[in-house]
Amino acid sequence: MNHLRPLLGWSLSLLLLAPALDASPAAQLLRVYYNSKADVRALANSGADIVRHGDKWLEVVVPSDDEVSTQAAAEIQRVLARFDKREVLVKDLDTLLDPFRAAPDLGVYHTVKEAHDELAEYAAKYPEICRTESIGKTFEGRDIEALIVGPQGAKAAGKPRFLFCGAHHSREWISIEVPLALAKKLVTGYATDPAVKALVDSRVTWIVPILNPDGVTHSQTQYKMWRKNRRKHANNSFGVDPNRNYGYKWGGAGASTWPDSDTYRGASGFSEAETSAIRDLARREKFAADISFHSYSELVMWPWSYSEEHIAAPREAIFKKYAQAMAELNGYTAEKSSDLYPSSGDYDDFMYGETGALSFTIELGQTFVPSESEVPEITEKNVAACMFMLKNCEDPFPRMAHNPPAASEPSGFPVEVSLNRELWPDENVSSVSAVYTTTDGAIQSTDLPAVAGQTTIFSGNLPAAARTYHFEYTSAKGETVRWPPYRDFEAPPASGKGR
Ligand code: 0X9
Ligand code: ZN
Repeated sequence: MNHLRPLLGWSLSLLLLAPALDASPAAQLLRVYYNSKADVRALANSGADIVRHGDKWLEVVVPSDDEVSTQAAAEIQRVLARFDKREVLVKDLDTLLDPFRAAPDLGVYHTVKEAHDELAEYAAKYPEICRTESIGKTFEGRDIEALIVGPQGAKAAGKPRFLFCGAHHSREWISIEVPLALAKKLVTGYATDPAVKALVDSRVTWIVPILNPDGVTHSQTQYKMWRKNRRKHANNSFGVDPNRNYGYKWGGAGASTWPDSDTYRGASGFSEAETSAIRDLARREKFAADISFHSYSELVMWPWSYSEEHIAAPREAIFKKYAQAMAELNGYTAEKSSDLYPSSGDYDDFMYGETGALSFTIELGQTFVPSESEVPEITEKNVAACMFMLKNCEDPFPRMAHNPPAASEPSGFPVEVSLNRELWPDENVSSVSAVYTTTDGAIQSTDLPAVAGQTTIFSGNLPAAARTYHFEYTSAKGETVRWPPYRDFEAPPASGKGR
């Protein structure tokens, strides 16, 4: 499997058995070998940042002296001592980024300004299919920029919505490149590629390449392996981990209470501009499906992250099916987020847990910032995963099933729907109505009674004048549920001579 591949990228001369576990002057990358999941959980809970795992080993970032307090460092060191075998893979992680910083404007990697300029250029050049919007302002006052691709204005209503975002974590520069490459594919492919055009015309795609522009700016200009945002704490340390700050099951395992820890959860759920921007956007837009990109590990992950518990089986089967389909496209491994260790306050737990979206985290590549020559391949195969999601995940947890009839008679045509109780066990539906439009534009509805002896199958007849139709019911919460969520079925053609 990919994540078991040897670390060809690292210099082998740095592979030494760790001597004394003194706090390090520079941020280091260690590989430690574990015997029990309890040790892994303890390490995650110590505030250390676990970045990759194999069968019996994992890679962990040990922060530098000037990044963490003695207390936070001591806690990580205390837990590290539980692992008998430790190797230093990279003695000074900051130096990994030096070649990129040496290139003008970070070479193929986008600076924050370049990325945001690119979005603005697309909006200026292709105003019929995209626009930019700031979804929030950061601690240091930067805009969190989004590109919204799809029909604009009133034409966007009723279209399925998707979200792709990068750079929760500052040093994970490659996670910016995939959303940007997706933006480019959608806006430049519109005129030439009918498959792209069909997706752009029928969906609204939100692209947020840099969720954490303060942190990315710091990582790109201050020569630091910085992970978090740049909130300034009272004790003069900095940063909240945006991927521990979401307010769904916030404050549990795998997130630190120390402000200077790399995985600090923040003062409260959604205390940060980055996470509250996503919260407000997701509550408003109600995304069908979404991906948050990180690096590294070559993984496609689904919830839950906060706990080793599973999502209800029929729904987990859907997560797994799509994770595996995307993993086939990018060659990564599909797994549940908490397979290695739980971490709370994560993006996808909120996106699925609160808003019901089909939400994934993808860990790109085999190092935080892959070499320039690897970037095109990484972006291409992960854009393919995004395109797959756009194409296939508009209604990932369907509430009903319906086979449109083949033909209509002068007396109309029969329709039948069955409720998906497996995916929606809590929706106690006693009646369903069919809502249809007629040739003269009128909207009418008719009640579909339950089929005799059935509680989940409803059927009835629609008049020949019906042109398009969908189904509706009132949920247990009193909300009107429409299915399919974004479109109507076409009425069947008249049998015999035609209309
Ligand atoms: O720890 C994170 O936030 C993500 N990994 S990273 O190395 N990019 O920081 C992983 C998020 C998914 N959650 C778990 N695997 N628990
Ligand atoms: Zn990350």
